[in-house]
Amino acid sequence: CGSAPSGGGEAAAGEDTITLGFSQVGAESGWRSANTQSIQDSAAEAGIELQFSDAQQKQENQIRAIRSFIQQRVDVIAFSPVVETGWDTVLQEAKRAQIPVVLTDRSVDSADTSLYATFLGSDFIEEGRKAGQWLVDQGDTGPVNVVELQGTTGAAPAIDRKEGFAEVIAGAPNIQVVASQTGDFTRSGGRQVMEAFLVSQPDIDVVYAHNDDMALGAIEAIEAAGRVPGQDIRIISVDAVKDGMQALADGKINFIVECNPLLGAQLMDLVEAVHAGEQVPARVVTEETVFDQQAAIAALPTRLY
Ligand code: GYE
Repeated sequence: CGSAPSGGGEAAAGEDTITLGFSQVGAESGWRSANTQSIQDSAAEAGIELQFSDAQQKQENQIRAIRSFIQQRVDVIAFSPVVETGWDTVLQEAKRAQIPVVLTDRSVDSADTSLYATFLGSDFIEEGRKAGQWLVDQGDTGPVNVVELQGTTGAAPAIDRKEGFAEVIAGAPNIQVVASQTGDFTRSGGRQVMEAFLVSQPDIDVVYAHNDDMALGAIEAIEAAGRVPGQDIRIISVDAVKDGMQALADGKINFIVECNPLLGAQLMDLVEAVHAGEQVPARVVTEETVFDQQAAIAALPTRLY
């Protein structure tokens, strides 16, 4: 402690100040912007010196940032891994340097769980199940053709949201995913993939988007094709950021599963605890809900992100 270089944060890097190296995925979505803001605000509030690094959705940038945090001898490293695989080597380096690592938002698939202290984030499989359950509960009797806009290839929320959804709709043979492709969690990605689907798929009933930004991109594509989102094609998404909730309130999205990005305060608590050598739970799951149109209209005025 205390030997960490100052990174321009607000806390005075005194003897007791914790320095946290944080590697963020990027700035790909409204969720991500809210998550970054929450982490920066909460670090300042907790008096934690934050070294923030944006990986622009590239694993190699995250690995480089983590190595630089190790070199600087930060007190704790936290990161939101863009993809699940390929972290063991750099996590072993952190372990050898005796710098505790906290995973936040997304997890890794490392078999050796001693490589990190804890994982704070949502249950993405459960989110996928909630999305699928809403569709099953609509009670359609005829065939329902779903196109899926997947998140970033290899990312935990893309893998798990696909899995949870597939698991639930397997119980309703009339519901089929007829096409599934990545839109990289971005609005432009969602728009481009949806444009292609509208050409290649003769009969689309439902879009299942792994996040609101891709759903918003899909809405643009559907409207450009002269069809009515929310009516001609129903849309389900995940996140419940403000723009998504507005589209839900406007009837352009039909259902949103919440994924809470405001992880900053809980993350700082965990950082302080692992720094103090305290026992922390191996897994901390965030609490979340779901929204239909009426719930979105009620929630929007006080929505923080
Ligand atoms: O749903 C999406 C973002 O990892 C939970 O990443 C996060 C996801 C979120 O780009 O909007």
